[in-house]
Amino acid sequence: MDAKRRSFLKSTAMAAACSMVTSEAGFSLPVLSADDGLPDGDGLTWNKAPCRFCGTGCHVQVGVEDGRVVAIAGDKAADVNKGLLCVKGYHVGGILYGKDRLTKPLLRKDGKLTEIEWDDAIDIVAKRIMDAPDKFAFYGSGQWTIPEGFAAQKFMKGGLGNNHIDPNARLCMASAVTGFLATYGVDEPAGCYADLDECDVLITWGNNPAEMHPVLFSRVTDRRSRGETVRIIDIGTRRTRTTDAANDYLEMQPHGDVAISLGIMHLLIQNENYDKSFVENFCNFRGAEADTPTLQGEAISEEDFRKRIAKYTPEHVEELSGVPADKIRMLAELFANREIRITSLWCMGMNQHTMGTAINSLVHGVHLLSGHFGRPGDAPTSLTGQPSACGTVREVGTLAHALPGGRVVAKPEHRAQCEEMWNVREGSINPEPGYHTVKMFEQFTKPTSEGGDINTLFVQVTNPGQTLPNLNALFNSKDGLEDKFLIVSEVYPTATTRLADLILPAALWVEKNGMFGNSERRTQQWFKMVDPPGEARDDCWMTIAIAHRLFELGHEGMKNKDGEFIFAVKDENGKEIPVWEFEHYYDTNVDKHLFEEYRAFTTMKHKNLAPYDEYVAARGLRWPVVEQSDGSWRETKFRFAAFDDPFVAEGQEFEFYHSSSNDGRAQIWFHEYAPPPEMPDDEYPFWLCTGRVLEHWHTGTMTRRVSQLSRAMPTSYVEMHAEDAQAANIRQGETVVIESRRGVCELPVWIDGRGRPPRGTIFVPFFDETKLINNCTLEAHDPFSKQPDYKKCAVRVVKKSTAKANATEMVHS
Ligand SMILES: Nc1nc2c(c(=O)[nH]1)N[C@H]1C(S)=C(S)[C@@H](COP(=O)(O)OP(=O)(O)OC[C@H]3O[C@@H](n4cnc5c(=O)[nH]c(N)nc54)[C@H](O)[C@@H]3O)O[C@H]1N2
Ligand SMILES: Nc1nc2c(c(=O)[nH]1)N[C@H]1C(S)=C(S)[C@@H](COP(=O)(O)OP(=O)(O)OC[C@H]3O[C@@H](n4cnc5c(=O)[nH]c(N)nc54)[C@H](O)[C@@H]3O)O[C@H]1N2
Ligand code: SF4
Ligand SMILES: [Mo]
Repeated sequence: MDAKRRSFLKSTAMAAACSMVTSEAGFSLPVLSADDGLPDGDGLTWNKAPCRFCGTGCHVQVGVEDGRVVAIAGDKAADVNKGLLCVKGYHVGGILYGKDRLTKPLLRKDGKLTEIEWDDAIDIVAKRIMDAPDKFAFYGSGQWTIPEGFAAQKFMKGGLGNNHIDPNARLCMASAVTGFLATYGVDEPAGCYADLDECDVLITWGNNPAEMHPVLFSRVTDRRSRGETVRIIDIGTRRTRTTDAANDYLEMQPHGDVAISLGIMHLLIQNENYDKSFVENFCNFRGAEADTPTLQGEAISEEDFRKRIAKYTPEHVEELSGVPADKIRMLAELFANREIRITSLWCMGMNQHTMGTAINSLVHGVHLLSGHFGRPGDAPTSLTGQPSACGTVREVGTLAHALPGGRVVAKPEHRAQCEEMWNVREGSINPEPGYHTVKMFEQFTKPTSEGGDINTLFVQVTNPGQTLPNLNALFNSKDGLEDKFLIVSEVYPTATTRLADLILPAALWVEKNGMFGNSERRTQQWFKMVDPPGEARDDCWMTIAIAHRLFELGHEGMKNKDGEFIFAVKDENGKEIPVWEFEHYYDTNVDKHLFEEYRAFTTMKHKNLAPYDEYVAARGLRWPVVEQSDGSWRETKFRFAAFDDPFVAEGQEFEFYHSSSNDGRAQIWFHEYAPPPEMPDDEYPFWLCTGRVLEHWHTGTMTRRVSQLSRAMPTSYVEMHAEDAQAANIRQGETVVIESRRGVCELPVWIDGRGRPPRGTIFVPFFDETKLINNCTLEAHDPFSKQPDYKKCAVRVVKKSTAKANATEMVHS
């Protein structure tokens, strides 16, 4: 099996199983393979860590010698990847050693970045906050470690009483969260990766796991090489590497997913072959209120549901989605068959969607209505993108409206609970939700005189200068605003540090302790293995140091009810350890202190976590993790189903114990189809879809500094259909200008490339900071999740010579 698996991996453009660390700095050790067993030489030590990159959450073994990471191997003891890695994982060690790591705090003085001391940097930040605490905002990340996110959350909401904290996961998982809340009353998937070993049919709803969750996808394709049958149905707006492995490819129009899911449910109802007993016992029907729709919606009868869905006939769905009516019938027949097991996977196609909450709820609904739920292999599973969007953002609740433990700032009883747990003064937590990401940047880049009421913004572990939609409006407009102050904690110079007023050099991955939580509710832990370069320091330390400076300056919020510092850490004798001084930060394990504090919140919504030390011993554990009578800790694979979930009441087969209707039931939603926010027209005739490639991580700041990865995929491009190119007289490799109503981006054309869009659609990956496609994308967002739609807007493709002529004409007219 290993040989077959490997050959699949090669065929999907993955590296051979080598683990030599090379980077720009260019040094190497003998090539090791996970299968060889790990050599323990003089001075070479191995330790486990989750991979730095995607939400799959593979474990690697990190080989360290002379204080440097010198080798990486897949971790055979890890359940997620069983020793396997994708090409990014094999090269993850290289990301530490790019030549231009940031090593010293830098302050912009008279337009120039000047080195300053850490004490001064922390003082500058603290004083800006002290001057205008309400005008400060914190923009964080699904790549924050769990303790980093928890510290930021406590600092802002428990300490400053300021809810303007939001993460990049708003651009990523927000619609998945609202979809889960609307359906089950609680976030995160019921199933887990084991479903992929059991399903008979796998449906990918506009995601491309062959490149974005490669090790996970190989878990399915592997089964074929063992002689098992698994049918892969790929629904998407373009052909991808995933399509190459699929039995069926259903090409849809953008937003076609909404029509398709309604079409499946329509047929199940019309043919009376939905799972009546499952629906009768465990589900309700739900619809949006006519006047002001809410996330909760209103109860509707089955009769009403039938009436509303009646118009979504296969033929009507074909009109809306472009997918032939007989394919809709094929999908409905599969769902009507209870003998088989069906797993759905999705990611950004359904989340970056102005109907993101709706389409997430609808696909859950397809599974609930058909009863394809709650058996191994039968699951609607939303995949996470970032390594800790679940662990840090969704579980810790680092969103503008949320508190840890699934609490929300708007509810007085939730605030009171958190104030008590944090031992801070009553009324410390602000009841008003803060700004979501798009709003936060609008308020930051708008002049103060025009009501732009955020004047200091602290960015950690994210690169908004490249990844926000409509960059000209939401980021570049900061340039020249004298009273706006941008603080960026980073490891490399980026599109964001370009406009930073203060840059703080950060420790990266195994240069610090950390914990991540992956897509399948698995919490993972690692220890610091090497020192960061120069004066780079932990993000968590930065937050604590800023908080302590505010404490010294007399900010009342930085004291708890007993007058102590809110992040006070004490030794066994009760003596405070000055963890705000970096020399003392590793006198203790701050991560462990923060995690144990956080853990107390996790029982509130049945997301129970085990003690820190259990994670030290394991390759991650899936919550809820519950202590057994013998003192051991048991993880949960399948939620809400009695056979595995310890919280389902005795005698029940299924129980949705956080049901929004308070009756233990899940909601099957009806939503009316609506078209995308911007559609091609005569002026801008193409759909633009944006996304990713296998070799690079997001903005490429890390992966483009690893020579193997940057050589494999050196530059961004625009995928175009051959006939569209021909019609416009555009040649393979020619540079064209993509123009939208918001901005332009120049790119070389790739015809019949790795991804193949249909006529009228182009696709651009966003990893290349020299070719910013987010100049063109649009910030239209879902009304509930506030997540923007990067997957569709209208553009035109112009030959460079014509574009120049147009520009000159505009200047002269
Ligand atoms: N190699 C690599 N892997 C990664 C990442 C990375 O940067 N590099 N990033 C990680 C992160 S944070 C994320 S969020 C994931 C993203 O993982 P994916 O969502 O799998 O990937 P994207 O390239 O963002 O999505 C592109 C797809 O969106 C689909 N699409 C377009 N319009 C629609 C629509 O209206 N409906 C539906 N349903 N689909 C549509 C198209 O079919 C297109 O192929 O990848 C994670 N994994
Ligand atoms: N056009 C388009 N844009 C998109 C998307 C899309 O599909 N299309 N997808 C959106 C999605 S789903 C996502 S998740 C976002 C991702 O957007 P970002 O989070 O902005 O992208 P990253 O490149 O992951 O940024 C992480 C940054 O943190 C730095 N870094 C790494 N480790 C550390 C650390 O330990 N500490 C600190 N302080 N810094 C560190 C890296 O160098 C990097 O610059 O992009 C969004 N933007
Ligand atoms: S699949 Fe994701 S977690 Fe696994 S090695 Fe690749 S990038 Fe890392
Ligand atoms: Mo993401």
